[in-house]
Amino acid sequence: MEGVDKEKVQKVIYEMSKGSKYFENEQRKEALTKQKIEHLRAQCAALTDNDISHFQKAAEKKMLELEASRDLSKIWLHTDMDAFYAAIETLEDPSLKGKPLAVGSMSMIATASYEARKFGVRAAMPGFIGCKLCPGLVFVRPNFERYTHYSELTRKVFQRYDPNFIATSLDEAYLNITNVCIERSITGEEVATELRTAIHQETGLTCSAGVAPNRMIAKVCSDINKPNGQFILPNDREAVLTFVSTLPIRKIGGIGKVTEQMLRQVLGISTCQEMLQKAAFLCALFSEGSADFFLSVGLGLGGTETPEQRQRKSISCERTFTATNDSSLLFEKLANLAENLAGDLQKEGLRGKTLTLKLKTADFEVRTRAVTTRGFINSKEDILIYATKLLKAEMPLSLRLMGLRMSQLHDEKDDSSTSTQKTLDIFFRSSNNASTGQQDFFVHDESIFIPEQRNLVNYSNEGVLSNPVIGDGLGGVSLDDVMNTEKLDDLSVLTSPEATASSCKPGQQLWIDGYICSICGFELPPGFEEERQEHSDFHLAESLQQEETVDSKRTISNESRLAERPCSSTPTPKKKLKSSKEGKHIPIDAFFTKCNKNL
Ligand code: DCP
Ligand code: CA
Ligand code: CA
Repeated sequence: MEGVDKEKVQKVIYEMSKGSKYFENEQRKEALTKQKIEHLRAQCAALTDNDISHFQKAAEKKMLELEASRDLSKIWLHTDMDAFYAAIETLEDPSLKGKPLAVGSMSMIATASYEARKFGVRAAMPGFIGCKLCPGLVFVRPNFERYTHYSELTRKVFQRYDPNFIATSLDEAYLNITNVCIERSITGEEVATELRTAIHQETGLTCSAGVAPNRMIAKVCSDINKPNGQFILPNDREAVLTFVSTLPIRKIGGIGKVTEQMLRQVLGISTCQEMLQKAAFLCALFSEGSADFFLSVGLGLGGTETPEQRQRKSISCERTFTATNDSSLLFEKLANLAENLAGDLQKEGLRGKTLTLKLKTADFEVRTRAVTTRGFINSKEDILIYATKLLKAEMPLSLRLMGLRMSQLHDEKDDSSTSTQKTLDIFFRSSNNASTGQQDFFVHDESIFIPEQRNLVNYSNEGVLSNPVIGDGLGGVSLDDVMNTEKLDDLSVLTSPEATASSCKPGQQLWIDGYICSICGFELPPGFEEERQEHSDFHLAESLQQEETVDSKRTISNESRLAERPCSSTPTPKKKLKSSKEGKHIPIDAFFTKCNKNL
């Protein structure tokens, strides 16, 4: 965004979005953040000298521990395709070359070419605002099959350098190139050059790369010389510390707008290194996991081991459309979704048992409703039967988004039936299928718990999670491992006074299966890093608000609302949770508006 007249861009965005629901929500979010900041400031002011020296000691101990875990023996490379969708569209239609291009529609832009970015046009911006900023802006509708095809081509190249490469989105991957460097006695820089050349040869597209001793830093590095560039940070402690000494915290995956504002406005932290200078305060004000994360950022630490591969846990699709209450139109869209989902399941040879319907109302309220079927299904017809029942139960309503997800998957190639039977007991039964005379499925209104299984998430807004796993396809990492991982995109940096941290960590938000928010069930593919951060930030702000009333020796407020929060690591079976209609729901409109890429 260098060279962009930011003030002008902001003014246009402000003028054009003023009064919209999106705008109102942005304002709500801002107000919430402000409140959090005030609260943290008050907490900070209440710290006694004794408190501070206590936390200083704790912080120093923690930093020593973290330092001891530093591993400089691995070389990680992160690649990120340049203007991915836009570059592909230009490749397919060379007449677009050099033009300011937006992939998306008037309601939402998925990405913009670098020519368009000069005008301030960017991903997640409504197209009509893009037009205002850049009058000659050319629009192309997204073509996801195309993007998947090119993504596969890039992955074939990644495979040659690291068979266990970690793809975090269609256009991004982490490669452990330690072995390649050793075996061929070449440097990380040479590997990066070679790999980028190979990707260009195979796809005609350019990418950028970062090489560093850990994934967290490698990702930051891949952005430094973007587009079509690379940056190498040597495996040297001093080099890493120097690098982070001036690195703005916002560059770190996992530190979004809200976290950035809080750290800057409350503690005056704007670079990673300043985390270390304010270590005592970080430990005093934030939960242990969050403080560990902040300190590891300050030390330039990140994930170095390749996580175990995890199985795919669910498949989903969703569509955004102009809000409508026309039921025949809605059922038609549902049928399309069912067909899509069935196609995807069949392509992968999978069947599933739990079907979740996701709805976003015209007012941006998000609801999820799920059923668990007796047998595994993957046909359009079967899916549609259950999806229709779920949707009917919600009617009438006006919707702007519908999605279907199938989880509890069973691979047809794999005979070992998953322990589905036991899971059935814990679902409460649907009353509305009594008419069939037999229980062919169970409706679980909002939430499902599967003890000993980590693959299902609670979709209520109350933040219950059976066995917290930070997931993004990088392998299950428990929250306690947070400091050893760079799962920054996934980590909601949560503040949590001691009182809340002991038995449970309310509000800790994770990306289940790499894309499902553990708190509200919203799905965001791994490519949407910014949106993920924003989403995490949102929950962070929310949890802070809840914490305001938690009784803690460090907090100024006394009344604990914790009890209201069904927060437990051993979930209670047969627990009927409030539907989102009755309970509070999370006002994440803006976020949903921003990330809807299904145009
Ligand atoms: N994407 C999207 N909606 C967003 C962000 C991204 O649909 N809000 C899609 C379009 C992008 C692709 O994901 O082309 C990759 O996202 P990136 O954030 O990596 O952006 P680009 O690859 O487009 O550009 P850059 O060169 O900055 O990486
Ligand atoms: Ca990307
Ligand atoms: Ca990219």
